[in-house]
Amino acid sequence: MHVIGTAGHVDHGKSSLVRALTGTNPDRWLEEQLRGMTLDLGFAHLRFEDGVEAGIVDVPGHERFLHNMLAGAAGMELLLLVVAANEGPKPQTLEHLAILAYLNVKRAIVVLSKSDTVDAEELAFAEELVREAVAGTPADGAPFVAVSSHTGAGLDELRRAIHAALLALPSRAPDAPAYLPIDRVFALPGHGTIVTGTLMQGRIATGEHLVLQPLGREVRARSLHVFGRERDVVEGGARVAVNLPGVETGELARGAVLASPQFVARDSVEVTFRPLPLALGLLKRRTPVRAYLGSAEILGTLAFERAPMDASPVSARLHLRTPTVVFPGAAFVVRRLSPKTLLGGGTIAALDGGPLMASDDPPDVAAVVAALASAGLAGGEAGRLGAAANVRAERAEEILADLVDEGRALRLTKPVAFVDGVLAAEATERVRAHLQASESATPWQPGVVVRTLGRELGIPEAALARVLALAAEDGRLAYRAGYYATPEFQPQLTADQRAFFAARFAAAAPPANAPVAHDELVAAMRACAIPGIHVAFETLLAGGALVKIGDDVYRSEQINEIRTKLEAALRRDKQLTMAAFRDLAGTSRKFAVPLLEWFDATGVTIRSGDVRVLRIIPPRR
Ligand SMILES: Nc1nc2c(ncn2[C@@H]2O[C@H](COP(=O)(O)OP(=O)(O)O)[C@@H](O)[C@H]2O)c(=O)[nH]1
Ligand SMILES: [Mg+2]
Repeated sequence: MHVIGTAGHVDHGKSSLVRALTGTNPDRWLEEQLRGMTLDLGFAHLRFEDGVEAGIVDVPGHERFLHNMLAGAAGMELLLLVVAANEGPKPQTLEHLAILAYLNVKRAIVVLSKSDTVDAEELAFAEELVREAVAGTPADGAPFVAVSSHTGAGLDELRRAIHAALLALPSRAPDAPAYLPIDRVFALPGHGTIVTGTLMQGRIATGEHLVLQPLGREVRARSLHVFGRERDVVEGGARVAVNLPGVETGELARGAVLASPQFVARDSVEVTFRPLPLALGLLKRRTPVRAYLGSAEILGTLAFERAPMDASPVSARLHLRTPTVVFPGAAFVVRRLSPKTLLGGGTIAALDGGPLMASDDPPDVAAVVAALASAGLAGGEAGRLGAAANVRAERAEEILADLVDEGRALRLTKPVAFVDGVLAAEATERVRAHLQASESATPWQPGVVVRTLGRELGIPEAALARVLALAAEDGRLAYRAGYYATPEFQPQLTADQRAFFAARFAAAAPPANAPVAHDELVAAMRACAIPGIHVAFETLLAGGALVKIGDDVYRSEQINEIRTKLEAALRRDKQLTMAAFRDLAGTSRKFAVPLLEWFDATGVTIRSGDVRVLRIIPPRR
């Protein structure tokens, strides 16, 4: 389904035309009917015999109500530009065209209205004036149809032109996340709050959970109606009425958005802006604006690197006083605060600033790939990446799963996130190169901790840690005792370093199980002036050759021997007291207590009252 919109000067016959086409008077308010003037948006349903249908949004033509026109203009795809044949183009004819040039109009039909008031010559003259006026606008090259809503002349021809144009319109991204700018809020007795709007993209199903933005309020779409008929599912382009239980009409107003949960409200967005040539002189480096996004009018500031000098598209940042949700590619216009002169418009850039890359991928895959790239090494979770790519969360999950299968993305766990495969591979390669260099410079090192790697390579530690953990899992890097190393690397102590430790631990061998006090060892290392001795000590600890228990350091042989004896004794006697352990280990109580606590901590023994028992390891399933 698609949305047709009217545009044109006040009193040129827009509302009469909509009524003639659909039988519905789009002037909904009593006041409008009494004054004979459209103040707010009107809605009607156009149906053809073959089932083709569309919603019509009828806009006010008076410039005082331009903000209402703007609230309805974002959803229009087929434009009916109405120009009274007896008057020709007027200021709002041109103003509406200037605005619509920035929005989503894909096709246009020019309606020369009130054809009953002019003769053939006047009609031809009016047509000529309009052709000149629409040059370079969305109505340039559009078919012209002369119509009288009073006599019905030309209405059939107009219907045929509309039918053909509707069939030619592209579908509206049904796989994108749902985005429905709300243009009406009212209460229906017995049903509660109803909101209406044009579903700009995506689809909504009955019962679906959505979020009202910028309130951030979760809601359920209890029922969906399209022009009075109940639907289970509606797709992009439809005029929809949604029943939202549990919401008060007072909480909501035109300008709110009913959207898929993956959207995040933001108060600042990157945009591509096209200045209106006439407004160039009004654009400063920071220009206060009224921004029209979806059905909302939001005050804000348009900020440029430097004030634009010509009308070509330029990157800018739109800061908003009230946060709202937007999707990449969404169109907007901005006006001056006062007077409300049109300044220009444009589109929301990719949400995280990443360029969309050219590729053979279908557009939604390419968009997710681009979102992944701009998420950097930290990556992102599927919903966030989908929002940045303007792809529904479920579809984003699918695409990401495929990318993981193809090796183009990596799946991080705890919490789950996806990271660009190329970025991760690059980071891993840089780490490998760094490790190789440092391993050959100081071969006695145990490896490098991730914090040092992050600092040296200028990569945030948290993101790097997650990516390197994956590299360690698939064997591209080794990870031991907190240190990363290349898989081939074996630390090598220098002769001096080895001699130092051999001398220090000469006495600490079975059966004399006395350890070396850690403090003394550190003091000796400080005093010895052997290069790299502290790092070498770390290597011996990380590799398990030395074991620090409490305040003391043991050789691994000592610990292994004590452990063998301990396990044998426990198997035989089922339990062991501290005194028995002390004798068994051939040590004193001073060392026995921390030793046994260490065996508890490393899962060998379990303390049970005053005795230790062997930890029973459950059989593997
Ligand atoms: N003679 C004639 N008058 C028309 C025609 N269409 C609209 N009008 C009159 O023009 C005035 C404005 O029409 P309306 O539809 O409200 O214009 P809008 O402001 O563009 O919506 C009303 O008095 C209508 O009766 C037409 O086809 N022929
Ligand atoms: Mg009207």
